[in-house]
Amino acid sequence: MAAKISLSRYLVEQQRMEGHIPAELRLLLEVVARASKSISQSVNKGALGDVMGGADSENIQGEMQKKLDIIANEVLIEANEWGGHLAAMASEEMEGIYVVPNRYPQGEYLLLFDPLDGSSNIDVNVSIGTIFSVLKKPEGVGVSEQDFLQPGCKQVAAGYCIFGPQTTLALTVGDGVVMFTLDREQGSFILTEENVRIPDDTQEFAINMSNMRHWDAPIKRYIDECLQGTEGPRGKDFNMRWIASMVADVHRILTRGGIFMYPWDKREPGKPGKLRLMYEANPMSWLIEQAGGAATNGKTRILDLQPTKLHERVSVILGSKNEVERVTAYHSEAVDGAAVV
Ligand code: P6P
Repeated sequence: MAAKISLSRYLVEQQRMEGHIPAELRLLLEVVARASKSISQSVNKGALGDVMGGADSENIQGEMQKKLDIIANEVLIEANEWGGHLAAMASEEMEGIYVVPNRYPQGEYLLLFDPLDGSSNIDVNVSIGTIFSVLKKPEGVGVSEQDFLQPGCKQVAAGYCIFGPQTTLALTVGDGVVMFTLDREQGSFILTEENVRIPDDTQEFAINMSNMRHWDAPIKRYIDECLQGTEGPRGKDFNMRWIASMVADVHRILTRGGIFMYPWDKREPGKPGKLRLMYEANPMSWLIEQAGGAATNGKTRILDLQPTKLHERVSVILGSKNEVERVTAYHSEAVDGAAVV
C-alpha cells in the first residue's frame, strides 16, 4: 500500500524539489490548513456547541452574520497574525484590511479569505467552506488596502477547505490542483487527489433558477437551450444542481465537471454580480483554470480583472471550458451581433 503523503510532506517536497513554494509560503499554507481543521471542528459541533444561528450583527456586505462566520474569521486571524509570513489580511467579514500588529514580525504575503462561504447553509447541515487567496505584498514600506488590489493572475496560492461528509482541502500554487482529505484519527490532511482535471464538456449546470426572469439575454438563451435537451440545439439532455454554497458547487465541478453561473441580473443593475472578486471569484477561478477549466464574467477572463475595491462583486461563469466559452460567446454575440455557431 502506497505511503500516505501528508500536506506537510507534500509542501516540503514541493519546496525542495520543485522550488514552487518558498519556505514562508509553505508556512502560510500549513497555518491556513491548521486553521481550517479548527474551523471544521467548530462546524462539526453543530447544535452540540454554541455555534449555530445568527450573531445579531451585520458584515460589511450588509448581510446578517452567523456565529460561525465570526468564529471562522477569528480563527484565521489568530492563527496567521504571529507567524511572520504575512503583512496583512482581508476578509469578507471585515470592512478594512487587518494589518499584522507591530508586536509580530511582518512578512511578504497578503492573505484574503471568505472565512465561511455558504453560511446560510449552516443551520440546515449542508456543506460549507473556507476560501483563501494569497498575494505577494508589493515592494515598499508598510501595507495598505491598495496593495491588495491586484488582478487574480497575480495570486501565488489559492484554495478552499470544504466542510462536508469529508473535510477536503483543494490547493493550487500554479502547478495544477491537488486535494487533501482530513484524516480525523491522525489529525492530518492526507493527499487524495493529484492533477485534478475538469472535462472540457459537461451536461450539468449550476445556477439559481429562481432568478431567471432577471437574467440578461445570453444567460436566458444558454439555459433555455440546456432545458430543451435532445430536442433543442444542444442535442443532449442536461442536469441541474444548485447547492447555494459556492465551495460545494465548485468542488463538484472540480470532481466531475459542470458549469457554475452567478451572473449579473436586473434585480440590482448597479451591482456587477453577487459574488466577491477578491476572495471568492479569484481563488475559485484560478483553481478552475489550473484544472483545465475556464472562468469569465461573461465577457472577460476573471483573473485579468483589475480590482478597484476590496469587496467588489463580479458576475461569475466558471467550469468546463467549452461551456464557459459558449456562454461568453453568447455575450459577445449579444453585443457585436456576430454569428456564434
Ligand atoms: P443564492 C453563499 O451565500 C454565496 O455567497 C455563494 O456561496 C453561493 O453560490 C451564493 O451565495 C448563493 O446565492 O442567491 O442562490 O442564495
